[in-house]
Amino acid sequence: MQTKRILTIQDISCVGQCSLTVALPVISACGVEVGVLPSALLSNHTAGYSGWTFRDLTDDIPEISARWKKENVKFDAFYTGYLGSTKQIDYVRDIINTDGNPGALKIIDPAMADNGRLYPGFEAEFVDSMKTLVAEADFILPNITEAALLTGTEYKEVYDEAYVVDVCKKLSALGAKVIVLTGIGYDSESSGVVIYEQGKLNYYRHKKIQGGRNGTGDIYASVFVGALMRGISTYDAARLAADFVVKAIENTLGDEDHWYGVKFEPAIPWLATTIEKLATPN
Ligand code: PXL
Repeated sequence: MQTKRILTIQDISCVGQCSLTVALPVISACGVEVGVLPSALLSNHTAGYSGWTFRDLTDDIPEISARWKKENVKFDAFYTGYLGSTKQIDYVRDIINTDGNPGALKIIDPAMADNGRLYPGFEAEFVDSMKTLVAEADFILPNITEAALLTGTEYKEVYDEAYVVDVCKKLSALGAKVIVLTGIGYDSESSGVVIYEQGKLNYYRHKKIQGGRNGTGDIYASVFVGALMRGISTYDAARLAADFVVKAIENTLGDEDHWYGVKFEPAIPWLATTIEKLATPN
């Protein structure tokens, strides 16, 4: 059996169920080998805790990358999430352009904002730099806040399909090939995922569960990447990822002590089984 190897570049938040602590178990459950390049080390994520430690790992990257080049380590795909600095984006661009096997996919989650605002510590300069990474991408997975910031579009909490199409067109103009916009809902009962490719828009609608939680974007992107690497179509990967996130949110409902993330772990067996059914043999 030939298996794929991906590299994911995002932070380690030691606790809080986001970034690498969700990407590793989820991508492994998809049957895909995953290497990591940690962008920063934080005591916990920055959404809801009263504070956090932050060690930027930007300066470790060139040496790690040089070692890999000596060892001829190559990847079948790159998946980037929360990055630690503007300078780091330049290093990441170099890695995704030089350390891939032929046809390696570049999947960029421009994890930097939510609910109309940049995460703490990010500035407009970071957004500009992220645009250069988006320009390289085969797939991008922004939420509506990130999409608005990347395209200089006014952020709206309530919007219609025309607004979403406009944002998708602008993201395409930046250079992104396929856009997977997460958390898109046109009414109070539903949410969904927009898949925009070559001027064509598809929408997967699913039930909305009140009370957005941190880390769901990272879980979503991890399932999506894992599924793509198993030969599953873009639409089916987008749908599977949404269904998994809904299960994780449902598992967490009613547990106020679990405010910092979602309980995705009980749904891992479902993911592993479902992905084997959908995967194309290689
Ligand atoms: O889930 C996105 C994310 C990742 N990493 C860190 C974060 C957040 C969201 O707030 O703070 C450190």
